[in-house]
Amino acid sequence: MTETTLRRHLTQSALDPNLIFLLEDIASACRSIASLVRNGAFEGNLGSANVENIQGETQKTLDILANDEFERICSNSPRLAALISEEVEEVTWLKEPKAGDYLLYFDPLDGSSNLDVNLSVGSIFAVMQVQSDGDRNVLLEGRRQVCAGYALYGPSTMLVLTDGTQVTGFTCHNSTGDFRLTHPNMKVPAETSEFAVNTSRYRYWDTPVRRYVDECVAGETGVRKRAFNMRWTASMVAEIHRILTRGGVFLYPADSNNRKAGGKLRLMYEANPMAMIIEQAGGAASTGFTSILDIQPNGPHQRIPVILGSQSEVDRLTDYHNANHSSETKE
Ligand code: AHM
Ligand code: MG
Repeated sequence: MTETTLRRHLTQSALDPNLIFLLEDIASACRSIASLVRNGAFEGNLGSANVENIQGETQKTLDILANDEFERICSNSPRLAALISEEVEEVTWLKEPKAGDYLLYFDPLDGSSNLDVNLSVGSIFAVMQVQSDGDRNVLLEGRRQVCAGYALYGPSTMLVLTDGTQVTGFTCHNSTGDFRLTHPNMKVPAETSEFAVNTSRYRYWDTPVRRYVDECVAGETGVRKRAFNMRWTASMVAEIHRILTRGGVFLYPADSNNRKAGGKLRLMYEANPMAMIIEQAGGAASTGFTSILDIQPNGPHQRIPVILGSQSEVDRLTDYHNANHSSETKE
């Protein structure tokens, strides 16, 4: 039986050939980053590069190298007009933008605090299109994403993609390096008893998030009447991949400690691509009040609160946010 490779899958789709070239370049960049990650200890690349990025975070050497790989490989795509990276303050324009050209938003190495402890990390990306000739506006809402995906550098390297019709997972064969279709039509299970949140931030949380987590922790004797499990890897890609596989809900809410910044996670290259993937897989994505994909961005590095996962849990969390908001406005 012929195994379906990424190329075969893409060329059998109705996608624009220039988008296929770009997606193949992204896959090549991810393959190269997987190798950099695996060999990081030999090359002395696991530690800090002692420079701060635009977010005020200390960059790891591999953050910079991963960004360079995306830039080096994807810049060859003929219709790619601009790169918007977590690691680069300004938008990198590659050509005079023409209507329909592509814009690539990416976090080259997400969860890089996991590198030193040899846990899973990933890359996240989204593709949008230039609206009209000469238009340099990259602040487009997530509904305009034509494609989104992530690479997971775990026990195996995987590429998970959505083109707005379905979510498809490919695994990189360790000997040949080709991505092969292994997870067709991925779906988030509708019901779940698992949640993912950094509970060390409990003291900063707002009432709706505390209420939700308290009810999960209460187990069989609480209002949820069943036991919940909790997982937190501090690597969003690993977290979302688990939720796509066996269900769950992921929260990185705004809290009293990060509210001034808008939250923790970045809208354009973390929340938006993951929201598109999760929605395409039958789940939901919200800030607690608004659908993530409907947010009009105010800057390329904007941060927002993120709730992603099984529809029923996201609905419950948005209900709790709305109930709290209306009781606060009544007071
Ligand atoms: P990064 O882009 O600097 O790696 O930050 C994003 C990561 C996410 O992968 C993860 O969900 C979160 O930060 C973990 O945050 P915390 O350290 O508060 O648990
Ligand atoms: Mg990140």
